[in-house]
Amino acid sequence: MVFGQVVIGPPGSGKTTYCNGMSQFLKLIGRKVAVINLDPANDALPYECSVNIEDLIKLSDVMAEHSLGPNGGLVYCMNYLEKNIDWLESKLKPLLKEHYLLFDFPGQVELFFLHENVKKVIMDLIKKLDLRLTAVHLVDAHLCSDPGKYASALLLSLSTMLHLELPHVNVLSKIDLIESYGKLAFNLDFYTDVQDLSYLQYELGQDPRSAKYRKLTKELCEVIEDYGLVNFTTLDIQDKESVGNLVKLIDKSNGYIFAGIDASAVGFSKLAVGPVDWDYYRYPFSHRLTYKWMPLIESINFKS
Ligand SMILES: Nc1nc2c(ncn2[C@@H]2O[C@H](COP(=O)(O)OP(=O)(O)O)[C@@H](O)[C@H]2O)c(=O)[nH]1
Ligand SMILES: [Mg+2]
Repeated sequence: MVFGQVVIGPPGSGKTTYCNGMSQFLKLIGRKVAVINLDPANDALPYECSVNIEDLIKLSDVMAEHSLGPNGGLVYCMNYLEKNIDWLESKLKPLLKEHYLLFDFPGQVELFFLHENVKKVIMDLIKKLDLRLTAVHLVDAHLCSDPGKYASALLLSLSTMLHLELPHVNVLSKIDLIESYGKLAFNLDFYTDVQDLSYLQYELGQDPRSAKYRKLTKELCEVIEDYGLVNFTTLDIQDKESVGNLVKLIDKSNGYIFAGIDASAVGFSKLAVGPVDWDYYRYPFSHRLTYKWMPLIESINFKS
C-alpha cells in the first residue's frame, strides 16, 4: 500500500509552497517522500520533483500549437495526461516501494469539480497502483474576510468533495496573514466549523450589491448545511505545529496510521476511535527518527 496526498486548490492558494514545506516536514519525521509535479503552469519549482509533467507536455507548446489561452491549455494538458496515463504509471512504479507521494496539481478549479480527466487520472492510479490518497484542498484564508468570497469557497469545497470522492481535508492556507485583512466578522471557528450559516446570510444581506441575491444565497447556504460535509482546518506552512496537526488529520483520513499496526480488529479499533491529537512517537517506523530529528524541525524554513 502506498500513501500520499493530492494537493489542489485555486491558483495562488499555496499548493507548490505546501508540497515543498510538507515534503521537508515528512522527510524530517522519517518518511521518504516523492513530489510529483502535475501542474504544467508551475514555472520555478522550489522542490526537487521525482516526476514532472513538463517531460510529457508543455503548456506553452499547447497554447501556441492550438491557439489556446492558459485555462484552455491546462484543460488540454490534463486531457493529454489522461490519454497518456501509462507514462505517469511507468514513472511512479519505481517510487512505489518506499515513497510517500505528494501530487502538486494545477489551480484551475473546474478541473476538480467539473471535468472528468483529473478524476480519471487519480482513480486510475489508485486502482492500478494500489494508492491511498487524500485530497488536500487549499483555500486562501483571506477569503474569510469577505462573506461573499467565503460562501463561494464553501461551494467550491463542497462541489470538489462530491466530484472527486476521495478522503478529503479542506485547509484555510496562509492563516498567518489573516489578521492583516482587518477584523473578521466572526470568530475564526465560525469559518472553520461551518456550523450555522444563517449569520453569514445576515452579513451578506448587509451589502447592497448582494441584496438582490438574498434568496439564492439562502438556498446555497442551506445546500451546504444540508450536506454537512464541509469544514476547514487551518495552516501556516512555516509553523511546524500547524503542519504537524495537518499531517495527523491526513494520516487518519487515508489510513496511514493503520499501516504499521498488527492486522487485529482490536488494534485497528483502538486507533480508529482514538483522538486525532496523538503524537509522533506512536507513528509506525519513525519514532526513533522523529526523536532524533525534532530539533531540526524546529529550525526549518519551509518556504525556502
Ligand atoms: N504568508 C504565507 N504565504 C504563503 C503560504 N503558503 C504560500 N504562501 C505564498 O503564496 C504565494 C503562492 O504560493 P504558491 O505555492 O505558488 O501557490 P499555488 O499557485 O497554489 O501553487 C507564494 O508567494 C507563497 O510564498 C503561507 O502559509 N503563509
Ligand atoms: Mg503551483
